[in-house]
Amino acid sequence: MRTDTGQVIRLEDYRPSDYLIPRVNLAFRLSPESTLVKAVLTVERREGTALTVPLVLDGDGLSLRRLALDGKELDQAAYDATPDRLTIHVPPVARQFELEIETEVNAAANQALMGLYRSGGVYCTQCEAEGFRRITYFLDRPDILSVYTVRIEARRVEAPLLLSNGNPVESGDLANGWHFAVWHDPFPKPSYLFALVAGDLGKLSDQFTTMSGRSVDLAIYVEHGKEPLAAYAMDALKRAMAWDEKVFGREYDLDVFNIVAVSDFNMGAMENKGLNIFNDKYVLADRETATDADFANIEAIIAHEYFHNWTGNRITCRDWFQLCLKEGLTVFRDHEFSADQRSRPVKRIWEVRTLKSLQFPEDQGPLAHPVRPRRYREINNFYTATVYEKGSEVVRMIRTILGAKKFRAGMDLYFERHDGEAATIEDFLKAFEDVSGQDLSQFALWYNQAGTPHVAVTSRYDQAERKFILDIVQSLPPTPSESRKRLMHIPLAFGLVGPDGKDMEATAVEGATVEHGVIHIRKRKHRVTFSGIAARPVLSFNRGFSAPVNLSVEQKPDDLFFLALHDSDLFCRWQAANMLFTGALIAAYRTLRGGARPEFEARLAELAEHMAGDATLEPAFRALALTLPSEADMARELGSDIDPDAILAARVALAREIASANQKHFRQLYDDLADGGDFSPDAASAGRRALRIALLDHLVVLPEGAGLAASHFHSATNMTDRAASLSALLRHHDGSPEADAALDAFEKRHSGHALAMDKWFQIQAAAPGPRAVERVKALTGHPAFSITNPNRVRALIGTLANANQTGFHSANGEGYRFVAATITDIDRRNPQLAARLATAFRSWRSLEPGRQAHARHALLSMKDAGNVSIDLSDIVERTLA
Ligand code: 0A1
Ligand code: ZN
Repeated sequence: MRTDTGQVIRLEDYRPSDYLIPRVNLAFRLSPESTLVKAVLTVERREGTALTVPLVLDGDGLSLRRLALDGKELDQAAYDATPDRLTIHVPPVARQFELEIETEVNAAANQALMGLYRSGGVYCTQCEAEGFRRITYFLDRPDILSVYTVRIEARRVEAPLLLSNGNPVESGDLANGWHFAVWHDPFPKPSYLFALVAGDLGKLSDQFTTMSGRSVDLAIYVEHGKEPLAAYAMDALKRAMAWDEKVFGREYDLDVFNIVAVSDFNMGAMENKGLNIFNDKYVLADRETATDADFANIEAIIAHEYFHNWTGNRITCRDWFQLCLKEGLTVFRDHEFSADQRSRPVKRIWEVRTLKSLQFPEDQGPLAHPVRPRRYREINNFYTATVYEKGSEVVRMIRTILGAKKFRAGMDLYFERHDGEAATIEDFLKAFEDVSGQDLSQFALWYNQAGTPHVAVTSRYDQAERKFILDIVQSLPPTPSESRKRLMHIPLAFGLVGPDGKDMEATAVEGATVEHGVIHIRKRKHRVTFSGIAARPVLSFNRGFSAPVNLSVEQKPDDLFFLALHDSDLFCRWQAANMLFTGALIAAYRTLRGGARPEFEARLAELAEHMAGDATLEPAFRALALTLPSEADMARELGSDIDPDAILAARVALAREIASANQKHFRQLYDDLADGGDFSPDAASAGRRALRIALLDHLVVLPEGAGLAASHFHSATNMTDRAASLSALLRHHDGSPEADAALDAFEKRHSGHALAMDKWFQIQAAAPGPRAVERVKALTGHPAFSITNPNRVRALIGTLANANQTGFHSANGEGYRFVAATITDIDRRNPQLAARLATAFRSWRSLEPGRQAHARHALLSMKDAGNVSIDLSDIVERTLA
């Protein structure tokens, strides 16, 4: 039941609370339908708060059983308790007092997966952002920091394992088969970091010695029998702990670090102090059930949650507008960790692909908001790609502007100054200003202004004067509720590539600040002149994707081919190849829409051949360079009047062109890359698999492709190869005997494993074409599907809506109708999940008119469904606005 009213909360209205809660004692007596929660809060009046100011605590759907003040039951007239608020009209005169609150919670009925709920018989909690108020009345805001002591009681048979935050203090038996455990967390924390887990789980143990020589007991708890599947996560955890010491000087601070995997979870994972709770998808992996991408995600998310211990937990957010303070920074830290564990350029290309496919459309559509928003109705809807991914890019730019050394000094100062506090973005930026002496006030616009800046560049070489001249113009497209934008500070890394493929000296410059290969754009227009340039260079721009901007560089295809082959910056090599493919695809799309057959210049297939076979490059990079822009990438490039069917046709046509020109060479390479059946999830092995799969993705479009993909499938010794070949079969040979046989074989092999079956759902939901919607509808009736489990829903419904352009956007509107009706159904149980799915409609205005009308209709049907949650109505209304 929703109890808040969905009013708009504004950053400018922030003010500190009237009361503080320095200590919290919680006692849980666990029972599925009626858990008793006794909270003893030490409440303190803040200096300056008048004696007459009432104490108002947040609740959400709570039922109060008992209330006492300083040990005495409170008179009915002294307070007012509703499901969503507890008001003590006149708190005691004493500065500190003790409030005892007893509530009763039905964990078994909780399908929203916020607060205390049950997943597969395990009690668990999710309190970020505002779930703690579903457990007890509290000042449920991140600037209220308390020291928690938690006692858990449960029937031993039902829950032999009792966990909470901090260190274990005491445990023992009680009467009638019950037992208890007490946990104490010495670090003051906000309520959103509270966690409890109780159940019967298997355990994988390990140990870590910190840089100061303290021993930490590590444990990952999973379903019994699945302990071996947590081994990779454990290894990643130890690597993350060592890395944070080495790179950021940050040491772990408790005696234990526990991770629990649950199968019902709304997001990826949660950084509760000392007790991270994970979606089991991001813990469990072995070669049989997980892909290389799963392994990489596990490594990244294990690290992300661990890194929050310092960026999020020890220093938390003053209010939810500052969410990027912990999220953007922690994503940046996990990106750097993965880059160090794997291949830095390959990781960077993946990051940029993710940013462009998730964040750019957000920034360019109706849901655009600044990295630090200024208003929200439902904070759950702001765990977005903008806050996370763009938030990370902003931190990366700070490092680019300051340099690695000053950046680290700024981080050190931030940790030193704000440890134990709830901080703001201003505090964060101030630390970097203070160590560098730089003024970051213009840079701060990256936090406050929505939209992707556009940077246009033209260049000219003056041979007589030996000058190379760049004209750079920045512009900022308007976004909802921000029509006028201010000019940004954009750090653009660049190189001038000489005819020999080597970077030229580019030191003599006028027109902009240029430091360490970075041009700093601060005005609308800059004319940047390089002198002493002996030959016409090719401009390599926004190297390493130093700024998250839309770039248009006026550049000849010859120059792009040159960069793709010679740029010393691997990101720019990939970018150049990608721009060439994108350009060709867009031309083909236009030709197809005009009713003609597209033609491609032969150089494209030659480029693909070169990229595939260049042994000086690592296989993972070659795989990325060979991968054509996705249909969604093309839709984004096109921007308006989009016809997804023509996009698909253009893409298939180019793949066919490349494959037929390179058939022999690709096939040879493909065969050479076959492994001997041994498996390791490391990045180099994964890279070889990725390259072989990228080759298969081209070869599969040829007539004999079905046979090749089928043999790839049947000889696969791991999930990466099995899933990729099944997906290739369904994309290009759907309905063929090969595809049907592989689908059946996959189902038989994995029917007992929910996460593996998610891939089976996902691959079918992504299969293009008019049958997609019918197929997904039918699959909702499959015994392995469950509408209450977020992973199942995302695998089937989420994939159709976000990764099947021709299915979701089918011209008759059936995709929109089906997805909208399903979202409305899910909304009754799990508003957060429903709202997130609904963001799939965010780019509806860029479709061609027929599809737009259908999409609008579907959006209206969700809006008018009756009893719509605030989460969902917030998304739908902003999308329609
Ligand atoms: N702080 C977590 C993300 C998260 C946010 C909300 C949740 O509630 C459903 C769960 C997790 C992170 O960044 O990993
Ligand atoms: Zn996070």
